[in-house]
Amino acid sequence: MQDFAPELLAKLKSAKHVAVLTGAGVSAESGVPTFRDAQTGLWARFRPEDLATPEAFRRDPKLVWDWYAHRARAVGAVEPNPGHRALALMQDLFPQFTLITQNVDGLHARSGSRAVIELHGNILKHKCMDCSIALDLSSASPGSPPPCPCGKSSYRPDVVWFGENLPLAALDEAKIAAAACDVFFCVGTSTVVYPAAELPFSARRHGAAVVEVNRDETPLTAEADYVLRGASGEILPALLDAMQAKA
Ligand code: BV8
Repeated sequence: MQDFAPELLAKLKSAKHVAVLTGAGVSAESGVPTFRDAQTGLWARFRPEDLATPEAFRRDPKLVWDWYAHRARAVGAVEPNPGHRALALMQDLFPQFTLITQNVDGLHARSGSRAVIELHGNILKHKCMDCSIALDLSSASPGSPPPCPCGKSSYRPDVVWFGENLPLAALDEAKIAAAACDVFFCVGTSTVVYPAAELPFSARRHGAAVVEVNRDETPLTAEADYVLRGASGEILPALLDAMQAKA
């Protein structure tokens, strides 16, 4: 079993508020390619960052719509992994627990996490480009984006594209949690996409103990108080066991 620093376990035992930021690495063990994994098949010739933009959607709405439909189907076909489930169990171990995700796959909610802050939206949701009315398409069907009944525009995936502002309420809630928490976990994210990537640094400035869980080094590694190097699907369940053994 993985050994954890006694002072980290002590901090978690006395923590009043724990906050967690997750990225695509948490879903990798469910079989969801990370955002910067090379794409495969039909999509191999596209870079995600080139498709996840309003310009790409304006230029070729069908291409971008089909890319999201492809990803939505892929996500619908996988299950949450032990890393997701460990985070869902952790939420009841502290007086206050805030789960913030950059992921758009909905797997945290499917694993039992409540009140998930989805900073970058959700690929299973769609909204009208103009009136923002939601379209209930559980998995987007290929083909051009359907027109909205408002008659003014068509639907788009309800995600935050590069160059678009994050949902203000979600970002404010995440910033408040980062500034107030005692321990901030940064799990499975390359920590390069802003403003989400600012959260662990803000937590550190406000006195939280910052724990990085990642297979690789990131720009946060040098600033983290604790670096748990490895797969989140192994580390998080092991940490949960260690915390409960200390309870
Ligand atoms: C904004 C939704 C204000 C869509 C995503 C120029 C013009 C405009 C903006 C900018 C600009 N320059 C910079 C910016 C800001 C820009 C940005 O940060 N760019 C970066 C690339 C430099 N940010 C924005 O545009 C944001 N908006 O700033 O608005 C504004 C407005 C106008 C003009 C200026 C500013 C919007 C950002 C949101 C973009 N949307 N997703 C979709 O998914 O299709 S972001 C996308 O990246 C995903 O959401 C993903 O979650 C996110 C971050 O990636 P990661 O989750 O970290 O995934 P990644 O693959 O990178 O890393 C995985 C990590 O896990 C790795 O470290 C790996 O080692 C690790 N790992 C792998 N397996 C495991 C593991 N770890 C543990 N266990 C494992 N098993």
